[in-house]
Amino acid sequence: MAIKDYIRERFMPHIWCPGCGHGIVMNHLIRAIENLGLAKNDIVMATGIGCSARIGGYLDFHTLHTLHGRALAFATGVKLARPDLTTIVPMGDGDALAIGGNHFIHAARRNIDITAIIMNNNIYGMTGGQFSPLSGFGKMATTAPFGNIYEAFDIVLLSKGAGASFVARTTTYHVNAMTEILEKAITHKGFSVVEILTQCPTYFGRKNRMGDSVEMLNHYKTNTVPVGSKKKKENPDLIERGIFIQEERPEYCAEYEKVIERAKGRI
Ligand SMILES: Cc1ncc(C[n+]2csc(CCOP(=O)(O)OP(=O)(O)O)c2C)c(N)n1
Ligand code: SF4
Repeated sequence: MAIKDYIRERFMPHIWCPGCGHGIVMNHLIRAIENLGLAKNDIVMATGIGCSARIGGYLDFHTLHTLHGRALAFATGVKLARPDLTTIVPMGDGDALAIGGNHFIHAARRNIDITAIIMNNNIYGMTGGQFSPLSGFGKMATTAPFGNIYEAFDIVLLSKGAGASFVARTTTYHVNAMTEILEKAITHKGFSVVEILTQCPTYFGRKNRMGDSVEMLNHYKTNTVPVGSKKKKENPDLIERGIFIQEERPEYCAEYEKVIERAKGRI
């Protein structure tokens, strides 16, 4: 199918600013789904609230546009009711790790078969550039006009610690890698986390003098390295990208089914 066959044209024009990275993520998520040959009818997408979360309105799957931070809770209910459906949850960094942080760590701990995509633009885009748990120490935001004094989470380490069985990071510059990683995350049986560094030129870029969207993309090119690269040892400030964890572990819905069977055997 063509890209446009996945898009709900009635919701166009979209709300994203010129140069926003979220459209790049949507494009390559569509390509990953097309490459996997998944039927639109077999996909459920739950989203919260945010510029990133609008992706659920634009894509023609079974979509639930829910509450800020609660997309994983809704997705967990859907997945338990219909484990046969592919369940994808794109979230902003605020959506996933500020208000939604508790849902996130427990979804990871359950190892439920959901693909969580964290569209990390280091800021709250939709509400006007407030800092998020991913902004980073010293960064500027509407709510940190003299510099942010909070350290950022490391999404890869947090996901690993919480129990996710697939963890990867990529950027809107590395689009081919993004498509391949999304394909692997979607087919992985268990909780998959894909962090995608994506530019918000309107707030994070402007407030931190990072230039336009092309300069921000170049920043991802020069400041990231493949996981395990020697360059990271020489310069610890470089950000690693690639697949960090890919393990087979008991999956929540399958284990839940076994509990039901065991309970039936006792009656
Ligand atoms: C319960 C609740 N609290 C706060 C908000 C306001 N709100 C909407 S989107 C958002 C943050 C958006 O940032 P992020 O999730 O990082 O996504 P982005 O817009 O940057 O893609 C906030 C705080 C809300 N809609 N609901
Ligand atoms: S405010 Fe930022 S995240 Fe939101 S659409 Fe504009 S560029 Fe994208």
